[in-house]
Amino acid sequence: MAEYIPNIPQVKFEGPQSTNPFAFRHYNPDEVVEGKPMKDHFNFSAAFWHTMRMNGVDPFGSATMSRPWEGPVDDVANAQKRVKVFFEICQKLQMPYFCFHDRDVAPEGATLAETNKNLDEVVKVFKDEIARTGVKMLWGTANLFGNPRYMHGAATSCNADSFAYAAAQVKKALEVSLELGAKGYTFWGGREGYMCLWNTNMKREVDNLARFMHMAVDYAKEIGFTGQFYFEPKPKEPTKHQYDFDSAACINFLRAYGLADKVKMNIETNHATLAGHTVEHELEYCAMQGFLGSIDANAGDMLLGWDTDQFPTDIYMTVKIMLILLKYGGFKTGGLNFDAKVRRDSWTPEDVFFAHIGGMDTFAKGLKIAAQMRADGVLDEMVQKRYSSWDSGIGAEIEAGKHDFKSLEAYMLAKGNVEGIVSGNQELYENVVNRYIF
Ligand SMILES: [Mn+2]
Repeated sequence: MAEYIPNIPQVKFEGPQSTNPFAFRHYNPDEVVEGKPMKDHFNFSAAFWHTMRMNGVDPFGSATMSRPWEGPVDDVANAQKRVKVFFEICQKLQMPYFCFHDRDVAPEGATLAETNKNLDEVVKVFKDEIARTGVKMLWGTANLFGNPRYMHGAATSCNADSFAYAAAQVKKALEVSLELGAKGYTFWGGREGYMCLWNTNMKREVDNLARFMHMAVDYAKEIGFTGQFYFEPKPKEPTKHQYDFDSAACINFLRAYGLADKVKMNIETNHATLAGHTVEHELEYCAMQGFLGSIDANAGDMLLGWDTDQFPTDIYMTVKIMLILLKYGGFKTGGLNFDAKVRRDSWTPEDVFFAHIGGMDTFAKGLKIAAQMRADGVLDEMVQKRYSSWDSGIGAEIEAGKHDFKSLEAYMLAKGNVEGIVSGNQELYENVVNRYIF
């Protein structure tokens, strides 16, 4: 098998003392943590769109990246070659999974039929590469935002033909996901929102979004695709207000439209911060409601107000994420998909490796720290103590349903005032966490 990037070595675990930039210092795939190999805690996935496409284009300038495997024309043959390079990258990074949009991997043709044919030609290569390498598909999705036909959105468009085209596109994407053995399918809104409420029939748009998702779920059932559906929140960009604003809004939507038992959530860090939340808030909220599905691992920049999709290198963040994942029993079908791109000025193929190695190592170290904190029970004990007024006496009686407003008034009239308020000890909690980090 010819290598496309022979100058980049196979990345291996070398331990915390290693200074080799092409080695993992903490990600040791088979190391057992809390009873299972590290690799099964993460189900790491590479995103085709950021790893292989765009190449540094931003609103202020054109592509900057050196990608020596790219041919002069973006035709099917070039797209097929690109897939082979992608699998070489996944293999060299020990990446067990990947994700892609339909339009990332194959060029759009003049008609829908031609576009589907192009996709089929590239999917053949995916199928061969999956068989050859064992790298698997975490989830599939469709690009329902790039083409001008989706200028008003796809499922929420004011134009019924746009809805119909999007339906045909997702139908095909589900067929491809089935063919490639994907473990899931993600709905990402793209342009499902509005720029101006004056020209918008919100109820009609949101009703149609639900109609669209029901059609997808029904078609998946019809063709025997049993992968998990995910809904990914993002509050803004490119529209002013997207209907999938955050977990709370999405879960309400799923419940209101009878989709709660069919769709779970895919949470992205940078989308959480755009919504004014942290990723751990979003994950905890989903998990406590039974909607935790998958994670798009990345990070934003607190000084930039847009979706920068940077690689996650903040150890505090990965510790928080792993504490929540461990608490709720880990991924069932999902994984940590690196929905992240190298900076525009990090233009070499090597940078793609440094970025993924950094993200995987930061999560691996975060897992080890979180597991140690859980083994010692430090935060759990402190939190339990903070809520101990609910474990006996009046608290236990309230939670057992033995009280109402009248009986609580009688209790307080007899007692006179609140007693036993404990300190929040936030600084102590922060110090305890730091004890495990440094
Ligand atoms: Mn993003």
